[in-house]
This record gives sequence, structure tokens and C-alpha cells, in this order.
Amino acid sequence: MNALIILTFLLSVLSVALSQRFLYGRESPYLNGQLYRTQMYKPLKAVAVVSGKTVNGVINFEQIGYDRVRVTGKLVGLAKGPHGFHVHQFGDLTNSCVSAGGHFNPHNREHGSPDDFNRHVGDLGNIFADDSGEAVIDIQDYYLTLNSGPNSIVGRAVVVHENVDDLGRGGHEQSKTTGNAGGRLACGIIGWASDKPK
Ligand SMILES: [Cu+2]
Ligand SMILES: [Zn+2]
Repeated sequence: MNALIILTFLLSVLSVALSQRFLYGRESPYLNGQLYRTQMYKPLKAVAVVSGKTVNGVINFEQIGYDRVRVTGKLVGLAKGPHGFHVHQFGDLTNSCVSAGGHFNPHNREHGSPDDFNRHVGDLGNIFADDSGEAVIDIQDYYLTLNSGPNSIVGRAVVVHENVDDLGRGGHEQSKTTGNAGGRLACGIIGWASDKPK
């Protein structure tokens, strides 16, 4: 009889543990593989006014789920083709885009593609400019967050580069740190948007 009670107890503990996993979904790529769960998230919005010598535009960031941010916007004045596009560590443009520092990398990983596990949080891959030099951006990313935590990007900077980001695969000495994307054409500080919910 005692054995039955113990068995029932163990089964109920197991079923609670399993239902937690079921309720809160797949493992998020957050925090070096540690489980990260929030039942609630705030649909926060941020914005960056991006400017450079020839390149300008506005990039919007919207938290659209507990584990994803949608990045939208338009940049003009680019050369036709792909350009590396990243969140860099600092929202410090005192020395233009240079003082924004390196790619935002709170988990000490290597540079990679947005689809890689081994990537910087700031690695958003490439944006693509058309014949008229315009790039329309609409990306969803599972690493960035506008909520608080190690992956939060508010107060940092978004940077667009001269060249294509090789996504860590180019075999160049800078592939694993910057994607060898060349100079910084334009940048902007990511700050709270005015339509941020209270
Ligand atoms: Cu960059
Ligand atoms: Zn990177």
C-alpha cells in the first residue's frame, strides 16, 4: 500500500514536470541552452534612426512573442547587393559608428549566421539593396529581445556595412569575428519608441 502511494506521488511529480515543458514550448536559444521561460512578455517597441555619409533610414524593433523580435524598416543610399547588418555592443556614436564597438556578443560565441546556434546575439546576417540602392528589411529573430535580460538590445546600436557578411564561413581571418563585412556605412542608436506601452 505504501509502495502504491509512493508510486502515485512520483507519477504526479513527473506529470507536472512534463506538462510544464508542454505548456511553455520548445527550448529557447537563450542563455547558453539554459531553459528560459516567461509566460508573459511585453510587446515593447524600439526604433533606430540610422545615418551615415550616404546611407540613411529608420529601423523598427518590435517584441512580437516572448522569444522573438521583428525588425522592419528601410535604408536608402546603398550600393546594390548584400550588406552585413548587425546589432553592435554600445549605443555610443561619439566617434561615429566606430565607438559602437564590436558585434553584441553577451555569450562569448563566434560570429555566424542568424540561423546558427554559434552566433553573436547581434548577428542579423545581410540586408539586400536593389538597383535604386534601397533595402527593405523584415526579419524575425529569436535571440534579440527588447525585454530585460542579457540579450536586451535597447541602448545598443544597429550598423550596416559596406560589404557582404560571410556569416562566419568565408575562411578569412575576420570571418569568425565580423563576417569580414568591411567598413561601417551607417549606424543608429536603438531607443524606446514613443508608442511603447506603459
Ligand atoms: Cu556590424
Ligand atoms: Zn557577429
